[in-house]
Formats: sequence, C-alpha cells, structure tokens
Amino acid sequence: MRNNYVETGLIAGLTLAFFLAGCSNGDDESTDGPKNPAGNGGSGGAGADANADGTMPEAGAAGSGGKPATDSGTTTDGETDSGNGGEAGTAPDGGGGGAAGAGSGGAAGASPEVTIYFTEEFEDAEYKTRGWYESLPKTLSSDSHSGSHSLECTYNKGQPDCSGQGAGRHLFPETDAVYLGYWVKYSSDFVGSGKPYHPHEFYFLTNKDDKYEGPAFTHLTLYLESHWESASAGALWVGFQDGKNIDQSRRGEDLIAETENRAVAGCNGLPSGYSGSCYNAGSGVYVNGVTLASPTVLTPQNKNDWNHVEYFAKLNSISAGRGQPDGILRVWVNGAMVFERTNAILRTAQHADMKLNQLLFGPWIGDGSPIKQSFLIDDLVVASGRP
Ligand SMILES: [Ca+2]
Repeated sequence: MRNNYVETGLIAGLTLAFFLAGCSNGDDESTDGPKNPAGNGGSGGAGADANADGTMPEAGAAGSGGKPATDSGTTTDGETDSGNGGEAGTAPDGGGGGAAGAGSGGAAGASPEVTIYFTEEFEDAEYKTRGWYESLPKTLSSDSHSGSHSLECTYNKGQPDCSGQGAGRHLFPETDAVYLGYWVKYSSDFVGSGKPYHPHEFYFLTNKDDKYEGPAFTHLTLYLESHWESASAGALWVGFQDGKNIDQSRRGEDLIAETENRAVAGCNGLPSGYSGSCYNAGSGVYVNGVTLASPTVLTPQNKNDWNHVEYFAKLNSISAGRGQPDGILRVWVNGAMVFERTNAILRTAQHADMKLNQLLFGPWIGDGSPIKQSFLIDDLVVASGRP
C-alpha cells in the first residue's frame, strides 16, 4: 500500500539533495562536469537526503529527525486519487469541458494552437547546441525509437543516478501550460527504486526560480515519474511542491481562506484537497509536496519495448485576487489517458505571474538503485499543448 505521506516526503527529501547541490552550481556543463545535481549534492545533499528519507516509510515511528507535520485535513489518498480523475471524466483530449472549465479546455486539446517549444531526438550528445545546459547524460544507445540512437540511463547498483552523468535542463518560453511527450524503454529487469518512492525523472520549474535552482525547494516544481511498485506493476506519478511559498511561521495552519501568501502543496493547507506532506527537512526548514498516482498501467509487457508517455500541466487561473481550482494535470500512456485532475491549485495570487519555463531531466533513486538496470529515452517533445 502506498503511503502518500511517505511518498511526498521522499519527493521533497530527495530533491533536497538537488536543492543543495543545485545552489552551488552556477555554471554549465564544462564546469559542472562531474557534478550531477543529484548525486554530487556533496555531503550536504546526501546528508539532507538521508535525513529526510530516513524518517520515512519503514522507519515510520522511528522518526529520528524532525517529524513531519502533516497537513490537517489531508485525505488519505489511496486509490481514490490514483484513479481517474473524477470530474474530468473521459474526454481523452481534454478539449471538452472539464468541470473546472474556466477556459482551460482548449490548451490541452488537439493541435490547432499548439506551439512546439523544442524537441530532442538523442541522435548525438551535442546537447548544448540544442539549448540544453548542465549535464544531460551523454551515453547513447543504438537502440532507438526513431533515428539510430536514444539516451541511455543506466543505474548501477547502489547508485542514485545515470552512472554519475547528472541531469540536464532546457528552458522554454514562459507559459501557463506545458506538454511533455517522450518514448521510454525499460530494461527487462527494470524494478525502479524498489521502495515506495522514486525514481524521480522529469521536473518542471518556473520563472520564479533560477535556471540552476535545485528542484526540491522552489516556488513550484512539477514532477512526472514512473514508479514501479514491484517488478511487474508500474504507474505514472504526478507531483508538485512549492516549499519556498511556505509561511514557515504558520506551518500546520490552514491559511487557505485567510491569505494567498501561502503554499499550495502542504504546510499551509491543501487547497486542491489532494493529500500532501509537510516535514522538517532536517534544518528546521519545512518542505512540502503532493504526489498523485495513476493506476497501475505498466506491466512486464511494457518492458523491453517502447512506450509513449505524455504529460500536460496547466497552471490554475487567478481571479478576484485568488488562485482558482482549475489547474490541469494529465498523463497518457501509449495514447490512453491514465491520469487527470482538473481542479489543481498550483499557484496563488501571491505569484499570479508565475510561469513554467524550464524542463529538468534528472533521474534519481535516493537510496541507490537496488540492481543495475537501465532505461532509454527517445523523441522527447516539449510544447504548449498536446500535439
Ligand atoms: Ca533517436
């Protein structure tokens, strides 16, 4: 059984390593070199991570570090959240009226107004020439979805990332809505983290944070990742955190009705009604996070073969000085929508001009990969909507 509190804790905790490491990285590839945001978090990163992760799941009660203060009123997520997203119903392309309405339909819909921000075909590792920065893993496989190569990420046993190759980022025009599509092929023995959390894979950051910002503690980070509960059952996880928006002096209070100067992913209330977490990252600074899951949609049959994963997120609108419950989060696997929320609050009026502007690809198994395993990525597309 999944424990959302745990899941989210992990999300934030582990990404804290990114946060710490990210701060120290101001340069691009050449100087970043060996640094990989996740791995090299240096002692600091590792420490924080261990700390946060340590308080987690199995540990549970052991709770050495600061015990997370979960938001009151969190609904235990379980299968409820993981299913189909309620009100949004079935409209596959999202064009049609989700209950949230508010003009959100079109953006996610089909083609007419979709702008392709960038594509990556992984035919060579000259990523910098195509706008990538930091250190996107350079190992290519001759197995490809199209062309003759793909990106190969191999987790060595006990290691957290793609063989120490780090993570890569790419900016795109500031936008309220973003689409990510990619083809992925998991090795036949792929098991993911072997834990109820991780790996992290894709993240979106915003114009409220630096282009090198670590993703674990920002004004908003959106997460998309595959999670294998077992070697035979995988799901797509959708998460978000906005730790920098937390009113740390009032954590644990529900500030939703009172002020827009608050977080949306835990610690100051949970305006979307999703379950979330709020916990001490180890330094007295609390972090938050929401993790939602699709049903089990990946099986052994999805391994050793190419799968198309698509994600769409649209930030909620701001009206009458308040963030409105009309943000959208959707995931498709091999053309079928497997996850949808149309009532997400991802920003408040405090940051009404927050826009998405950065993709980060940073595979990360905080506790280290349980075995040597790999996956391939090809034909990545980032756009304003689902093409
Ligand atoms: Ca290719």
